[in-house]
Amino acid sequence: MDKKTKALIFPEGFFWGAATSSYQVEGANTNNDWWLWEQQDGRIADGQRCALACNHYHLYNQDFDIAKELGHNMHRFSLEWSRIEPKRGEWNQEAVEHYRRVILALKERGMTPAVTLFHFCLPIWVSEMGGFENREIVSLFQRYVTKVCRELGEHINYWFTINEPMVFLYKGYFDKTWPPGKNIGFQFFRIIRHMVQAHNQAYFAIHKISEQFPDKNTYVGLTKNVRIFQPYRGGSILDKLAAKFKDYFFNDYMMAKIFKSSAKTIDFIGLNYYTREFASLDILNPKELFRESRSKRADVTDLGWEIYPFGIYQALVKLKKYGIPIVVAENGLADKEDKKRAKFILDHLVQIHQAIEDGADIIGYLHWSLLDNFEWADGYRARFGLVEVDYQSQQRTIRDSARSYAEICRTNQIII
Ligand code: IFM
Repeated sequence: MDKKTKALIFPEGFFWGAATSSYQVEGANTNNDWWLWEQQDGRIADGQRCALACNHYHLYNQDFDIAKELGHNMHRFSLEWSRIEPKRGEWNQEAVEHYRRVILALKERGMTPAVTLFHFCLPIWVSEMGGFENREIVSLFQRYVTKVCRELGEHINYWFTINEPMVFLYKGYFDKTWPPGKNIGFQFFRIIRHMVQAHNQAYFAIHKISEQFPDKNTYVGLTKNVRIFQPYRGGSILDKLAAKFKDYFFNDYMMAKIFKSSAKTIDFIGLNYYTREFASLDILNPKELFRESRSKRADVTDLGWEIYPFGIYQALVKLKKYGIPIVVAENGLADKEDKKRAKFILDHLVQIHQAIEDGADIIGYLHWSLLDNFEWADGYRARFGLVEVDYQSQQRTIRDSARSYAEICRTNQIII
């Protein structure tokens, strides 16, 4: 190391790795609401369909070999509820055994599995009952969680109950680009309530069952997508109000509900951080408040999202107030040519390290994503992978940025 560079060292035992979700990588998840949603033309960019995705359902061993080669020691993935419980109350044991093999495959390679229980997709039979609009989801989710925890819990330390609840709500019920694509007005408060209850009941179920595994620590959290909202016109009181409102509603509202529960229901927070947004309020057109708006001048990703590393520091400081450990459960960018990813990772890690120095208890960093994958309504054009996927041949190619990140994972430090 020459004199002008310095090493920023991360805490001992820091988790390094990447994340995926079932629908986005496994392929052929034909029994959930997303699959149905896609069948109508015009909903997915470029007329695409999820189809076989990365065929990770069958190629997971090969993919985990790559993650191991890249020095990862944690991998976050989601269980596909619609495979495990294809019909109400009917369990598909073969799917459970599949996930047992997946988990063991990670452990054999020295990676800690971190499991998400709900990552945007509902079995068709649940969505037909109204999904999170229906109060029954709380007990149905609890029953599914109980089943998988009984079966697989002995191998799992980190559980994420729900992925990005406010994104799910926003996309499905405000801008209607995701299922169920409905406008339900103020009823969305009911959905938030059901999500909080589903999370809380899952928390209790997992801890109860985990008493059977006394040699193992069990931690239950969820992932929170935090966005940094700034007023579009710095001098405008209306825009300042808009930014404050969005910050409160998108970032804080649901977390506050979880922390107000009568008993403890969260052990750690997964932060998903991508970008900042600009908020504005036009009295003549108040609906515009809910539009996502990006900076026009900024350095952006292939999806036009501003690259704003300082935002991850701001998000971590925001979450620090809850006083529990935080894992960065997602952070990444669409960058097909891999021109920006290595710097993106480094710049965000500098900010994460600063947040640690400033007292945030951060236990890991998981990049989104291990593989290029199906980016919901944006289809396959957004390339988030450390590893490039050729969807025709299913060939994997490790990107250069993945190798730079591997060096960080192996050495537990960044050189700046
Ligand atoms: O691909 C998504 C993921 O499913 C949830 N968090 C954000 C990612 C990038 O948009």
